[in-house]
Amino acid sequence: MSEKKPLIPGTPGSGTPSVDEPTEPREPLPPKPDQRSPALRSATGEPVEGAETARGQKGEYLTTAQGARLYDTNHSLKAGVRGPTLLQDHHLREKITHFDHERIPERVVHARGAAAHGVFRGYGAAEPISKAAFLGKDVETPVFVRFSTVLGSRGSADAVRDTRGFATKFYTSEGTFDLVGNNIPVFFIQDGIKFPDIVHAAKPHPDREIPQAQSAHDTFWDFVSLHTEATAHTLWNMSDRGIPRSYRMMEGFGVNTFRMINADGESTLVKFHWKPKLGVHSLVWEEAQIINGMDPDFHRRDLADAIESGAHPQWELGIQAFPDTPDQMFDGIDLLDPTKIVPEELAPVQPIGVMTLTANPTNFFAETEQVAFHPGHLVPGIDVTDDPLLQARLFSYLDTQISRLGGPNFGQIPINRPHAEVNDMLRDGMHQTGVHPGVAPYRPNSLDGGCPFLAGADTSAFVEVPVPMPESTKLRGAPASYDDHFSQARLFYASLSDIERAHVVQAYTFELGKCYEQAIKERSLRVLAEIDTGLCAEVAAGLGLPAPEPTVAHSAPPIVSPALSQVGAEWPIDGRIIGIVADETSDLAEVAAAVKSIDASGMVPLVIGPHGGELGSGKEAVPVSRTFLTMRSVEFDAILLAASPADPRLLVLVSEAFRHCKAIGGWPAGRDLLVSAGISADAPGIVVADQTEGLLDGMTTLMRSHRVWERTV
Ligand code: HDE
Repeated sequence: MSEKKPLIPGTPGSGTPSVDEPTEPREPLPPKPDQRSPALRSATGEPVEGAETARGQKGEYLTTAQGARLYDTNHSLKAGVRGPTLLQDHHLREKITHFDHERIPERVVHARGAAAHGVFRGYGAAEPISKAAFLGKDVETPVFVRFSTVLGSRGSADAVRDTRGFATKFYTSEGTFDLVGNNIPVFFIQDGIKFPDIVHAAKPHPDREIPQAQSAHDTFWDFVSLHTEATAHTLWNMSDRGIPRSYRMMEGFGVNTFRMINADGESTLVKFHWKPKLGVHSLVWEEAQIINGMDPDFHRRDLADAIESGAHPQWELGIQAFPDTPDQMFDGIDLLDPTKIVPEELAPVQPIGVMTLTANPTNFFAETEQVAFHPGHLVPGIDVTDDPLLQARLFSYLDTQISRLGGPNFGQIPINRPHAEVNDMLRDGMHQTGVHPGVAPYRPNSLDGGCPFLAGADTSAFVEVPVPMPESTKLRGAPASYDDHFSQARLFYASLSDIERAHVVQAYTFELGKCYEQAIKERSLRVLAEIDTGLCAEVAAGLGLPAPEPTVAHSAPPIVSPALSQVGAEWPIDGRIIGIVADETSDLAEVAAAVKSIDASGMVPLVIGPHGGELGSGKEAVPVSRTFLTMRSVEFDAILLAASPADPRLLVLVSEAFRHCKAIGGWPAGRDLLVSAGISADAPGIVVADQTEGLLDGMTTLMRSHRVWERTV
């Protein structure tokens, strides 16, 4: 390769490139095969010919933002090599000014997230109740999904105890539909006017700004103990749902009740559910805490790695459908109260389509950060209800984008551009990228030929359901049914298995144990007494406080919904990670065979060795993925032992994996490590075998149940 001459020879600093820097022009690196960018579309929604991706730059030479080529970007313009910097250095000022403004305000809630592109395929099953085109049989619609935590700021850790956001943008042929849901089906408040209160209480304390991304502090428990409509959501947070194993293993819920409208204009009330094909699974609390130190990006990495490796996560979209009766109740449950669910046993979830996430974003900021969701982005066939939480959301999401994305034209950002044609009469504003022809952005007009025309109901227009409004008086208030704050918390707790209940007890005891104010702990126990006296007694014992009695005796046994429990079945194990401890003494042929077989079964084998590089040499060499220094138990779903090196970090590995109820297996060479860690080969969930095939079969069977729960019960 011939070395390129400095553009202006002899200019100080224009000089010789560093040894590693390429000296010949070349194309920028293309996106990796697992990455996709939003399709480049004009401001009107039309695909732009020949542009696969919305690339930010072009050409071989470094330029200013105005396209002027630059010969030096490493030295500011100075009066002499040791002299002062000159104000006229436009490149310096442009570079630094742009850098100073690289950050935009983070989302006030759901600031930390990770996202992926994918496709939704309708089953056609919703057609009798919704005319939405994208729900039609085998209709494929591009989607962009963003998962998030709620409380933490953008740089906080992933595995905190919190609700997770699950927001999906469907780029449908009839306009964009956003399903902005959570992984918990109930919400803290019944009326949106209280959203600032719950968020102020849950965010870090305003004086010291701690704790970050946690609900384990006084202001949160102060609010939820005084404001008992939050009881059901708080209980869900304290359950295993608050610490998901992976975004790929979470359910999603629309939370609010929506309406579906069919071609005849008939309305049905619906609740949306996303069901993960991999099942619903969680971390255990100690594991989550270690993860937050070892790998704060745990969920983000898991999602991106899975997609990159071809393990494309899938969810079925389902609906619970209810007659749109005047009282909008179902079996005594108020459908407009977002603190309530309807158990699946009373109204089954009917699958209406499947979503597959197939590609990672190319650029985090352009896509994951700038995507703007809004529950008011609806398409013909889907409409809102009068749920007062949803009504406030309809205002909030548009408003927030204006400050977050700097103006009203955020819909023109590539990730937000609809794939349907856009012909609005919105004009001008900050960051306008459209060049609108014509002179008549108003209606009626005659100068632009009368365009744009209005669609009739028969031409796919969004038509509001003419719902009769009850005769009423203007007031601030809520219906009597909203006073029931405990029945759904009782239902949820009663539906959990023993191990899940034990986790709930531990979570409340941990969180309340972090509160300083005695009065808040005592008040929180009074709330727990209304849910379950056993739960209250156990948490009280953990806090060293007396357990209060419930104010109302729990007479009738609460309804039980087995669908709410996460344990007791078997699930696919695609993408699960197995750590294999090995060293030079291991039977490397067996280790290599295990790696191959695990990989072939859709899981990820990671060999853990004493050093990087390879174990063994020649044809038998086994590449090492983690060393004893870089690994920690939390990144593996299961551990295989092919050696027993005397290293204390391996004792921590094995004992943590055991305590976190993970499958542990080994060839006889790994037995000594088990013994040193004080683990009996007869303990539940331990497989020791000579034959690799039998060993892996045993491990696979254990992993299908997610954890070896017998170890803790
Ligand atoms: Fe949100 N919510 N929310 N929310 N929400 C936002 O919008 C708000 C609620 C949810 O990945 C914000 O663009 C109010 C329920 C998700 O970009 C903001 C109320 C549910 C996301 C906002 C609610 C959600 C948000 C912050 C009560 C579950 C992240 C940034 C009336 C069904 C979307 C933004 C993403 C984001 C307001 C209640 C889910 C401020 C006022 C209930 C998943 O507009």
